[in-house]
Amino acid sequence: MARDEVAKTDFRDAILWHLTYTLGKDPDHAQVFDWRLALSHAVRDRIVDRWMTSTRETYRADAKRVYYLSMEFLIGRLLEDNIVNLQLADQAQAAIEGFGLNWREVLLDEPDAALGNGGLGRLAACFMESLATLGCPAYGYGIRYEHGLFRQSFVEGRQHEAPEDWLRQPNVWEFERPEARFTLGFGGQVTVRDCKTLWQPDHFVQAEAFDTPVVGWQGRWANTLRLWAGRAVDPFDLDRFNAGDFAAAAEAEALARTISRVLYPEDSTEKGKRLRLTQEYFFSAASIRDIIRRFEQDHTDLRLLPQRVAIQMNDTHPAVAAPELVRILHDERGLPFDEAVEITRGCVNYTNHTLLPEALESWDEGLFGDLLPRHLQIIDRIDDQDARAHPDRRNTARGDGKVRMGELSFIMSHRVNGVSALHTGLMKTTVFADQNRIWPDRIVNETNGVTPRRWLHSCNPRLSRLITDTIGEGWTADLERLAELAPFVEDAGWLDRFARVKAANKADLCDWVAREQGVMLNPDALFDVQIKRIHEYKRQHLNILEAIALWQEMRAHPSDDWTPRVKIFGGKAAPGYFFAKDIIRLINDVAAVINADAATNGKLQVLYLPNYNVTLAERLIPAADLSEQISTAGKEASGTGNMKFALNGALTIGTLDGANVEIRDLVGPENFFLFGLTADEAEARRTVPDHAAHAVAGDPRLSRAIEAIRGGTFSPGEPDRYAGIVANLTQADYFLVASDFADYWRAQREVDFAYADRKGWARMAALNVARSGWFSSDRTIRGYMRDIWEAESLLDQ
Ligand code: F55
Repeated sequence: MARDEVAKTDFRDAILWHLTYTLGKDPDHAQVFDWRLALSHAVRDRIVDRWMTSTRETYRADAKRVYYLSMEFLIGRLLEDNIVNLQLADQAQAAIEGFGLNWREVLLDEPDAALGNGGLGRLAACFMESLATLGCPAYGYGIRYEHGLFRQSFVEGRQHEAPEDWLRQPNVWEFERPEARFTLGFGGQVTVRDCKTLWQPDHFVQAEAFDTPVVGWQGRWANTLRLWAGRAVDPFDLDRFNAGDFAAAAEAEALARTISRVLYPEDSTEKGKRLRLTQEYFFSAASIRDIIRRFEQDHTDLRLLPQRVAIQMNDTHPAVAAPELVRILHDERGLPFDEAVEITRGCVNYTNHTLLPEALESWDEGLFGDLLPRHLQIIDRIDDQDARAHPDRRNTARGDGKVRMGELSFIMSHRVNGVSALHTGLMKTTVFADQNRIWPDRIVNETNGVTPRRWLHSCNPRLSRLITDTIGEGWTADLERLAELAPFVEDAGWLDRFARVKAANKADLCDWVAREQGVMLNPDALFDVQIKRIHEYKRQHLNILEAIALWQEMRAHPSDDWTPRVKIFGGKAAPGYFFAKDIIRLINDVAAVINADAATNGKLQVLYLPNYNVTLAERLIPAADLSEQISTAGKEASGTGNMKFALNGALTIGTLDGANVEIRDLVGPENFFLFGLTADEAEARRTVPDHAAHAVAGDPRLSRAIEAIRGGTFSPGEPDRYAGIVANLTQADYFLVASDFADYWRAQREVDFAYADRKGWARMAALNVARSGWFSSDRTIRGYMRDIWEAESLLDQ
């Protein structure tokens, strides 16, 4: 038997073994679910050795460890990722098909781990994969939410939220660590005795660790994602039970579990809820204790911490980690206060993901002091010292009865980074201008990236095969090699193969949409896709207004040569964000009217797919022709969907915002549809009186589209349904939808024109692929390792 054959048989046997002995299922009666779990166990077995080797190697080398603290990890499905990275795809597929099963169906049976809201959480997941691929010794720390982001459905066009339930079924990837627990205190008093400050909390919960291995490309290295779950210190009160009070007997456990029960679904508004701050302290404090415990396994001098430990805070959500570390070093370990602060600052770094004022975390000092009285004192002391050292400082962490987490994170950090060139520049001139003047070297830029393993290799197998056929293996871990594709765009035969890949991906999507939604899409149309959280600044309403105007124009000029278009939307709105929910309803209402109109049949379709998540993104991105990245300039910190689309051969229509700027620079302005005000122009426009009314009055297409909404074309019998949106667009329009509409329309017609030349389009699309290699998260992580963490890879390069 060839070696290959042996491996195949082994793998088949491993699946059968797990089906029988781990799951206790008779193969004759096993369902897809059982086979999927058995396959996952067989794959997991092949991770464990490498995982342990990596951990041992980290100890042996005594290397600096990176700790990525994030309230969110939007992982998606792990089975395919693990199979791909372990290079088991061929044998796993052969084994599964040998059992008479459908390979994709088995992979898709896994629920999405949706422990995040959007870009910030997905970035953390891409980073974990790249850290493992690069062999950087790293741990991810977060919360093991029992319920991830809600499931979205539409009821009469309106968003309906249902709880997400991924842990209802066994999670094969995690290892429970009942022995790895920390008891955390909340509330209580701070007392001073013998010159020592002592925090005496008045209630306690435990954080229990669950570890998930994260394997890098080719399985050369594996790191740990450690998620904390809330548990009671005394889970069960037997006295109360015996007294007949059964509910009260288990009350402590129920309360403690509440902490890790559910992910907050707000992605852009700070609500200041007590449970949220409890979650933040819970996972930050557990992580800090774990970090110190690991350090002390082989070091005694805590002053060496910054040489061995780099902590990255993914936004301000883990910011309380810094005063917690100061508290432990000073109150518990007796280091002088200033030294404790210096050590902490040597370890901690902060990534900012937004400049939107409503998203910057700040806590009411009453609430904060109630929950974390000692931390409030520590923050006050650091902030005071800082203010004394820099009397001209204005932006302090404390004042006005608030604890401002951005300011706190900044003053506690070694480095502070933005996530695109534009965003980092704006950080320096706006929100952190004051701090940047005092500490000019602290802010650095690390433009975001995405993992090419998931976002090209796995999600787009046809394109991956073409790339490998063309330039050979190796690009998956060295994405800039995609540049070698560039000469082939001049080869008509190659370009044709490239175009056929996209056509086949679109055909797959059409089949799926027909099955799932009962909608037949025109596969020859341009597939125009906007998938992301619903937010005014992301301007899904600009997109739907353009759809309305286009529909009206098509009806007015039916014999013109229109480029057929399918507009696809996906995205969730925060449950309390009513304007965003109105936008969702409007898109669904517009879709219903346009899709039912025989006059534009086959020329224009609008589709809003429910429950957008990582899996749906993996389906849509390979099939997209056009990527909508149309935020008001200055508002989208980076975007990462924009990178995924370009990498998969979609052209971007976009503003000069976030990483769009860098995408356009790299793919070339001739391969990018630019429109709209720049960030500076947008700021200036807002100061023009009645800018919205002027823009509407000056553009007949825009006025007609708004009139149709106002007149009830899309809400028959209820013309007021969108009065809020109409008033906003015509009167306030902070996000400059009206001001940017005319230029957006122009750019869209350039898109139509360009798409009519299919060869020309394919050439532009292929150049987008060839020039997007820089957007690998491997490049981003190398940047963090070099500029922020001073960490090294433990793999031979
Ligand atoms: C989640 C919770 C809170 Cl309280 C606030 C914000 C969020 C969140 O999800 N933010 C988020 O996703 N920000 C995005 O981060 C991406 C990664 O850096 C950027 O690409 C994107 O521009 C930014 O909006």
